[in-house]
Amino acid sequence: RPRVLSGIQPTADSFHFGNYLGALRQWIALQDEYDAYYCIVDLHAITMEHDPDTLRERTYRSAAQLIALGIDVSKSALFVQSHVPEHAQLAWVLSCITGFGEASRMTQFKDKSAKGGTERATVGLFTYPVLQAADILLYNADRVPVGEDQRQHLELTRDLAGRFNHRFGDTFRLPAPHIVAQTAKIVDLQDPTIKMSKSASSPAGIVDLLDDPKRSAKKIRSAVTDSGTEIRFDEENKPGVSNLLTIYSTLTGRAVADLEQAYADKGYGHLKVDLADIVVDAVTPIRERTSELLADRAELDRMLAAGARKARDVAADTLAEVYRRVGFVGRVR
Ligand code: AQP
Repeated sequence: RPRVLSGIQPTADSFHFGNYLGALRQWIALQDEYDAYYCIVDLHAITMEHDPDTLRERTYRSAAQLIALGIDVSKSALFVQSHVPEHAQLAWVLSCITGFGEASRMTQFKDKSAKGGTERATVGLFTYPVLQAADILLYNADRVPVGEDQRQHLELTRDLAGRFNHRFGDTFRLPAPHIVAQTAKIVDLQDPTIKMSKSASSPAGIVDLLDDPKRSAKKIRSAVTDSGTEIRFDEENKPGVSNLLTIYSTLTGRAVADLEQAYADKGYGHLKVDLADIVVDAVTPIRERTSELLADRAELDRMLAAGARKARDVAADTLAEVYRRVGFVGRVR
């Protein structure tokens, strides 16, 4: 069966609608057809300053949310990145075939280091995309479901895989990004010119899965809409309304054209009130299931341990092959 891999950082108390609609829904959809590996990337999470206890808590919260959203641990390997040491080991090898200039062109590093300047950014943040390439290549993933913001990192991963294969012989499969155009970039509810993001969005611009549903409903009702009155999907001239139509369509399965027709003689307010109800209905069960799962940490530990075992089986083989190909002498046991 073809393989799929993706990861998410445990860097917030809750995932937001950008993560959910842009990436996590695809994780769930793909797990039936693909041999799926999904990781909570805690190694990536320490590339920015963090608090250890908060990271631990958020790692559990991430696992609970993923399961609540529909990741089936009997089908997919759901694991914590640091439980599989091969990620860091392969990242080192890949960093030795990554150009410094090539890594310097990654826009996420530029964006994330912009505030404090590159002088203060960590080397870990700089090599983040190389570790991400290792995450993907360890499992020889065919598909990587992500949002649009990850496209450049996927390109780098393909370049590194191709370069390694060229130098050391065919080892890695070249992964393709799996980006669903409609939901590739969910935008901020208050500023539709930027993506919804935990670091750049204001509290009113971001909808969190685990937030009080009443608060989320209010945020949808006060979303910025565009001038004019017509409810029409037009990302350029009506980015706010278009974003709401995207969220509506994705949560209900109704086509955007169908929604345009249904709201043809109604106002923005009407659309927002209806969408607020839909959002409440969507998040309420996820929130309840997450808190049930969080009540039994030992069970979460067991599920994550099983995921890590499954992941290590594959990762250890890939790393052994890589070590052999680059010329390391095998350890005699
Ligand atoms: N607004 C978005 N629209 C569509 N997809 C999105 N993703 C994130 N924001 C949007 C996708 O979510 C997945 C998880 O990404 P991550 O672990 O890298 O999360 P993140 O980047 O830390 O989330 P943020 O909010 O985007 O964080 P900051 O503000 O720190 O950059 C990825 O597949 C991502 O594409």
